[in-house]
Amino acid sequence: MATRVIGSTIKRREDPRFITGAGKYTDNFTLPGTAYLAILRSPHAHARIKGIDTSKAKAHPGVLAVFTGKDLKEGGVNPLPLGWVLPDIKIGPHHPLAVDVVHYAGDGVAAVVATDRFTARDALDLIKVEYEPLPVVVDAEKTTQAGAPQLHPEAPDNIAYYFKIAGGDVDQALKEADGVVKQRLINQRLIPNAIEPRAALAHYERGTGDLTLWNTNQNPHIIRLLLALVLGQPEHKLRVISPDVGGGFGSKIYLYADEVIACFASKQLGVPVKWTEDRTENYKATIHGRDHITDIEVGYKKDGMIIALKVKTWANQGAYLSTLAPLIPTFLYGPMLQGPYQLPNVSCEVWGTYTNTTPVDAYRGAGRPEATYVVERAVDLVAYELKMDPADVRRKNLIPPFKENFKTCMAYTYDSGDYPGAFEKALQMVGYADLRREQEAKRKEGKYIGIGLSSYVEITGAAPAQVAASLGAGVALIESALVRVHPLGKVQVFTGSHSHGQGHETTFAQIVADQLGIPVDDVEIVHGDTGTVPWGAGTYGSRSGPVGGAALHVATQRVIEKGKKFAVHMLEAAEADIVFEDSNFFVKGTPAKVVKFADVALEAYTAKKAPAEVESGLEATAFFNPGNFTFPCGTHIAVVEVDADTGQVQLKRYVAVDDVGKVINPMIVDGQVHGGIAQGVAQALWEGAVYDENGQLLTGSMMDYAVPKADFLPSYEVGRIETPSPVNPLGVKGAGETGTVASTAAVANAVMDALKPLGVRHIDMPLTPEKVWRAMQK
Ligand code: MCN
Repeated sequence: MATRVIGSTIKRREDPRFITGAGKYTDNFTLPGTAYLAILRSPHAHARIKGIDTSKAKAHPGVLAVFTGKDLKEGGVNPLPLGWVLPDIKIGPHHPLAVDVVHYAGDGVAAVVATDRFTARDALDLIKVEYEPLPVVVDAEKTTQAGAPQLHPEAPDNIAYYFKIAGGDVDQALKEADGVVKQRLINQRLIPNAIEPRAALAHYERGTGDLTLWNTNQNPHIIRLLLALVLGQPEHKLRVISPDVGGGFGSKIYLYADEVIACFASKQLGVPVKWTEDRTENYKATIHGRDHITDIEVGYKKDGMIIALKVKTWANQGAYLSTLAPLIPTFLYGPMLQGPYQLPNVSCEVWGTYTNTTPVDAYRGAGRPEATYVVERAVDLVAYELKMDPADVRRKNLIPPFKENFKTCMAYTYDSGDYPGAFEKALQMVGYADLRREQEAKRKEGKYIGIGLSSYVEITGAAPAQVAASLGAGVALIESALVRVHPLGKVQVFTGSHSHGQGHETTFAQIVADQLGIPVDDVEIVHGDTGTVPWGAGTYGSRSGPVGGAALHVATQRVIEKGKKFAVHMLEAAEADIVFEDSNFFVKGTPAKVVKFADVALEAYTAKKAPAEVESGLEATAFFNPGNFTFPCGTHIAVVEVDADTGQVQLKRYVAVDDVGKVINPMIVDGQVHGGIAQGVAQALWEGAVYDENGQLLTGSMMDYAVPKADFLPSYEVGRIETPSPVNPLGVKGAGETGTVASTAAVANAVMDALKPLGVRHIDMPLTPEKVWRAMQK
């Protein structure tokens, strides 16, 4: 009997460690003689630094050193590099500590290293900085207009880049349309809020010149590469360890100034240096997400067929371009605006702009929730104009099922999907026809029930080298896996992916155990250390399953092939006749002639039977470079009730049907979907970062920024369909972001659906009671 563990719900093996407090996070590591770093941050959103007096801080007992931007620059520290460079991009240099001008409230100005955390903090108050305040701009569109303050001389009109992508002929299609609907849509700025704030511990060994950095991040190899560029420290003398990480949601992909300063300080002082962010710093100095202003024009025919979508977006990039920032509103957004629809004419223009705000980069979903919100609001606006049921408009426009390759009108080729299948299943799960009847009945009682649909397709599994190259931008993101079988048959797997909540220690072990037919507990997953793992682009863009998992699959196959070479001599048979199944090597047609996987492992290290020409050892490495991205898809439905007196929105039901290809662990995928939905619903209803006109973040704490609480949310009804992806041997598509991508639009559409009888066509998110109530009064 074969032991198939792919597709089984296995409890997360990492959880006992986390829930018993035995996890080890960066701040849990302390080395003998560790010193502590604190960073002085600008209170001004835009100001010239006229002078910095560090003398009092330097003289403070316990202070080991004080550094300014000038010290770092003179010490050979380069500005933070950009990981995704578009043609003609204008890069405003991001020095780890500001040199002449601060560009947002939170920009680092000086750094103190002291014998303990508290002294370091206290000494910040002794640094005197003379600022000359400069005019401030926080709005993504206004920053490009005449008279706006200029942030970086390198970027005229504060435009970092302009991006255009189009398919078909959108202007012609708009002329041929029976109707055109226009709308401005705001994808407001969000703050990621991982439970564990960022932290770094840098240790420079003077004797060897080795620098080790423990750091909360999602991709230690990428951090090592970027750090090598910033510090001029050779890669092989740099080790980055990313231990347990308490959530990232994209915010821990990047190289931040803080860890660079910790490394510099450790090199200068010859002692380990630790920095740990507090929650206020987390709000100010860890990246934010979204922040798009978008104008759309949608052309449609009388029968509900949508024929054109023209999009213009101003994407706020904040004060500097963070590591992947230009990727998000371009290749993860523009080409995804066709959505799951046949829509043949789409154009998208994006202006990536600088403002005096915290830098913006990928936050869960990154680009795709923004695109889905635009497309799904567009579909509902067409339904509104035509007085059609939004379900009928979707039915008319969805791409029919396909098994391989649907070429979109823009850059991408969807890998596989059954969009109508997921759509009908979601309608059936929610009981759509009955719900519409209930809605009608409730309206008569003065109650506002809304049903919101969101059909989506998203892009995961970044980034196939050839596709990335054909897009004329970016870098390939290849993943590695090393599968090492020890002499007694236990297996260690070294993966370039990094788990910070996704459960890889379970699902990755399932992939290997399934192929080898051994217990999951015989497989250990090692990740997050450039000193042990060959290479890894890390975890984001829901790439670990489709790319990292696929690398594991290939490496495990290689181990089996190598095992056959030993089985040949143990079974005295030809290699072509050896079959491997369920942890046994046997001779084809003679199942009784068999050796166990563990016996072959021992033979691989002892060579009792194998001749010298069979190389000993049983391990294999694979680098996986997929042929395409994977494109998960589905339909989500939200049911809300809007209180007629207060405008309060209550989420009553939530149905999600997703297609993430083959599923490795259904419980883990459900968990990923649940978490994603919570974040997407929160964008629709509660969350939003707000700056005042002086560039001060008004929502800079958990008291002011509305992260959802468990009792805000109903129990979700989750369903699935499965169209295996043809682009990796596991047939998987990413699952980590589907919930976030789909849910924001589902909830927004539900609220607008509820208010349709009042003639409310659109309200911008977050749909707070006050905004909803005001719209209802109009
Ligand atoms: N999986 C599966 N079957 C599939 C697809 C995935 O069983 N068909 C499993 C995977 O093996 C993995 C998990 O589901 O255990 C998520 O896989 P995948 O979709 O490949 O996503 P990644 O592992 O690359 O995780 C990244 C994704 C992103 S981009 C963000 S943001 C995010 C997310 O995952 N941040 C998270 N989920 C998070 N969950 C937690 N708890 N914390 C975060 O910071």
